[in-house]
Amino acid sequence: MSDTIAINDKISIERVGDVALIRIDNPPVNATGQAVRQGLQDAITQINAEGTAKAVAIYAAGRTFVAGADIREFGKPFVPPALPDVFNIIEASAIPVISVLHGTALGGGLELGLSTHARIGIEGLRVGLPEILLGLLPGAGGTQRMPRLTGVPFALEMILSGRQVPAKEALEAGIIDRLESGDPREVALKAAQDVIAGTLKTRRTDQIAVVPDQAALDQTAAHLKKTQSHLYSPHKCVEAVAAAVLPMAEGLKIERAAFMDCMNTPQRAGLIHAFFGERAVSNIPEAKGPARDITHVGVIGGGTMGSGIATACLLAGLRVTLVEVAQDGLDRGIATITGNLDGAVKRGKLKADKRDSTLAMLTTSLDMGALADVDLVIEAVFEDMGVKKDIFGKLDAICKPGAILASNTSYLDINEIAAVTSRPQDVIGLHFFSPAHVMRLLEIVVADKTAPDVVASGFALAKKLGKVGVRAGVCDGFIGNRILAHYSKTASYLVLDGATPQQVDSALEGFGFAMGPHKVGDLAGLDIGWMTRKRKAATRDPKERYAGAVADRICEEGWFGRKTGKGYYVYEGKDITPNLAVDRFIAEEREKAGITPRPFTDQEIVDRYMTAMISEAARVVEDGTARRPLDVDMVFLFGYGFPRHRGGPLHYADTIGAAALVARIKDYAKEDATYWQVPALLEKMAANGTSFADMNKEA
Ligand code: 3H9
Repeated sequence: MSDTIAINDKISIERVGDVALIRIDNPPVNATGQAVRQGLQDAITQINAEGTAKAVAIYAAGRTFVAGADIREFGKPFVPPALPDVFNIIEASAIPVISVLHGTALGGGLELGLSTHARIGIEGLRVGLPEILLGLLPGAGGTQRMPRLTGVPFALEMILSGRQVPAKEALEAGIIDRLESGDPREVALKAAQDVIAGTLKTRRTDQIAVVPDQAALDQTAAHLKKTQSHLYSPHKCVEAVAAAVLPMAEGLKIERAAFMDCMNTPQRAGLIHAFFGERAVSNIPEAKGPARDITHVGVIGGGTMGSGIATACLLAGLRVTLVEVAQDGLDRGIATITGNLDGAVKRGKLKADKRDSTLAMLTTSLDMGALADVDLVIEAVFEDMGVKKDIFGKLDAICKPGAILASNTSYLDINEIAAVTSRPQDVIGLHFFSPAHVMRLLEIVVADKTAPDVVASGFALAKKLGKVGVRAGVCDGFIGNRILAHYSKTASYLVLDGATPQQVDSALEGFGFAMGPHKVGDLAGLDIGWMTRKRKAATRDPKERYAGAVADRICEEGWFGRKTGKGYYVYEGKDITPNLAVDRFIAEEREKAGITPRPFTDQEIVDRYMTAMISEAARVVEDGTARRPLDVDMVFLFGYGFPRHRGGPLHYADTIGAAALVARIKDYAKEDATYWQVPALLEKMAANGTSFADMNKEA
């Protein structure tokens, strides 16, 4: 006999004999929003007040156990009860309470489990404390209860990495007590009956003593100081775990204070913007329509880019036909793809026993005729409009009707390419970022005549490849490279006006970029920018200050960066030192231009660089090249190494405010009114007191 009562619309209690089953039902991921917290507290209190049940089991409906606190509530006025208090009530329950975890038990969800007296995992379970990825720490007992169960080193590693631990490892580490298969309700009922029968032991986590490990804490703290000094929450995590040696109530107080400190940082806001932005960016009507089937992809070009794209497709289980014009190109392509797959095995992205069968999905040809049956062709040859037009003309004649014809161009006009075919509705830009099998960004460039199902197919492909697809309009450089082309000039102006390349790099690394712009230039190859400057020389605005003077001098020496051993820096083995000859070029170019160098603070370097980036980003949103400010943010987070904890250039812009940005640009414009112009959108936002976040909400 069983009867069920609803505590509220998220929590219910079902009685089966001596067992009380508490069911959490809060789709999509059973996050612990206010109603779940209140319902759990009321359910446990009620069951204990009645005193008839001999065991309680908590389980969740749907595809996963609880995925954590409801992130959407963060930053809004708090409504009690607080999660740690609810978990303390569960832990203190006189009637034993167990939990059954399935899917992903993350953050507050796993902490709920830790507060119960035994945990059963269902096959396929993954557990984790990913709060660090949101700029937080486990704030509902995780930093106190996890070390009690697993020991300090394991708990530290789990909390600081935020990784999802598979079920078997969770069992071995002592996080779960049993691993079973079956339906969560059935497993919960059986396990609760085992508790009553004495065949499943229960214990309160707060009664377990922590094995002190000061050495692990000190080592971790020292390592973080060296590697993550710009981040806030990792250091707070260590502080909270260190408190686990104290009595539970005291440790929880320290954890709570540290959690609230993290909650109030801009880093938390930036990381949560990144979390939701990643999901919202492809949540647009164009991405949701019917898509064309893609199982076989043709890639034209076996260079770094084409091979990377082919690798990404193979890793996603697609068949690939690679076409090159000459055998040596094809051989190089095959070697690169093979190397990429071996790298994927090493990084754990591909199972070793799947390597050969994955490679077997690749066919190659020197004849474009081999592309007659593919569902999608991605052209990845060098950036020359004439060559691209020739290829697309041929594809038009070769490919089956309905095949999607895509170009991986990073700046050329997709409309012009589409116009040489008799099927412009099938033509789209799919702009990958190098290395294409690693970088997560895919700009989906929609031309005037691209059909809706071709756009939807672009988004479906991004999802299949595990990439973040962002819609972009046609213009020189689309979203990312267009903005880059503008703000990268600032780095050169700063150097001409008095900063050193090393100072510019270190100031921006201090802001959070993994590498400053001069190091990035050396890595990417300075010849790329040199070629672009030469290509654009004839059409350059004569009023605009020339930014390439120093870089041109470096390239004229045959120094193209890392690949030639010299660029802004000299590369000898692992040693990287400033290239002293560059100082001479800078001095000579300053003299030629009549510039008296002046000092810059690191803050001014960051301000100018970021203001230039934000200016062009605002124009890209204003003219519709990007649908929303968050689209620009995701392009920069996933394609340009923008520091994730800053949320993206336009999230960061909101932390400065439109009015302050306009004032800054007007101030800079006193020296150079051509480069520093106030974007109309920013001017309007400053006048209305609105933000980019407001635009994201409206879109
Ligand atoms: C925490 O717990 C703090 C505590 O320690 C202390 C508190 C005092 N809240 O990713 P998906 C939404 S911090 C609200 O596409 P999947 C998501 O936005 C939290 N909403 O599915 C999406 O909405 P939409 C620690 C959430 O199957 C929908 O659910 N926990 C939350 O690919 C589906 O999500 C985490 O950081 C949430 N917590 O992946 C876990 N989670 O459909 C974060 C998801 O409107 N979550 N949504 O776009 C995840 O990692 C993944 O969502 C998960 C499912 C693996 C669970």
